[in-house]
Amino acid sequence: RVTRNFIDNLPKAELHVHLEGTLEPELRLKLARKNHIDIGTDSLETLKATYHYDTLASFLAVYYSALDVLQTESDFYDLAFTYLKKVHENNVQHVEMFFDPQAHTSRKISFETVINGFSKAAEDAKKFGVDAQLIMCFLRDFSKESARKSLEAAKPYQDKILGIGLDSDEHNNPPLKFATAFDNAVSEGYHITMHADVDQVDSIDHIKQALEIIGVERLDHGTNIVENPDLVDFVSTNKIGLTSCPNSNQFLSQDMKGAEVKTLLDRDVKVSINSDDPAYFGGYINDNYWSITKNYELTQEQVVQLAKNSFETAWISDSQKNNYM
Ligand code: ES4
Ligand code: ZN
Repeated sequence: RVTRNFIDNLPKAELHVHLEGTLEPELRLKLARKNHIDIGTDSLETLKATYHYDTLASFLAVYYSALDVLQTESDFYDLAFTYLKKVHENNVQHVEMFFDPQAHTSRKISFETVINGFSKAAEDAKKFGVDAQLIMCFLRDFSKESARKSLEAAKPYQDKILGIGLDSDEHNNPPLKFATAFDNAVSEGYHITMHADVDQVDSIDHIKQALEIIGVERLDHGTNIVENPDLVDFVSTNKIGLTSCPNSNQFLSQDMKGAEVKTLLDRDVKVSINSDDPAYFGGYINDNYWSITKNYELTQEQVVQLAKNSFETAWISDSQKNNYM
């Protein structure tokens, strides 16, 4: 039987976490007070009671409105550094963190403020041995022109950004909408990944576009490829990483996709376990490993394979992988 202690002590990488999704109500309230932002209440209990969501759209509404309190470089630093301390506590050696610059530039916070705060926190995490990298996401419910501008804004900071991702509301926003932006990102030397959220309308179509046309190196979520044996073969053969997030899937789809993860492990797919938006879905990475292990009775071998997959599909050199594994 796998214990919580075994999970806590297992070295791992986290590849699917949104920095904006690590904003706990406590820090939100503290920043609201500091920046004199009206968030409707000055009580932590009352604030926590406003966190209602059971679909992607209802979740995203709360997630974006919470960001109003992030104003200065030090706010972005505090958000990321608070999360990175959790990363260390969770025995995560390497983390690739999503951030959503358009969620900030659209409310008149400069790209520079965001990237400087986040990248300084990543730099400071080296002090406790955590290797932290950034993945910039395009918001798929924004225009492709807005994505182009965001990639342009990133140019002076390219050394601080490892890859490009795609997140936010997937409905009617297929991968192909961003084909040019992702082609340009690859030409500029970025790694690429995309969300393929579970239980979306047109999900399999979107996954095919992402894998076969855009050529992503990983898929975020994407575990419903189990429906399609050809896609499972493709992902397994091409060693595409799938970043599954059990607590998030449980919250938004009422199903943590444990059966899918087990099937994918059996088929040699490089699936990993991640936290997505830990401040919103009830837990950091070890809580997610524990949820799926407990509810789906994973063996120690399966848990170790999940952690191994996280390093194998991380965007790090082979020698770095050998150091961790
Ligand atoms: C997200 Cl769970 C999820 N799905 C899509 N976009 C997101 N951004 C933050 N969390
Ligand atoms: Zn996500």
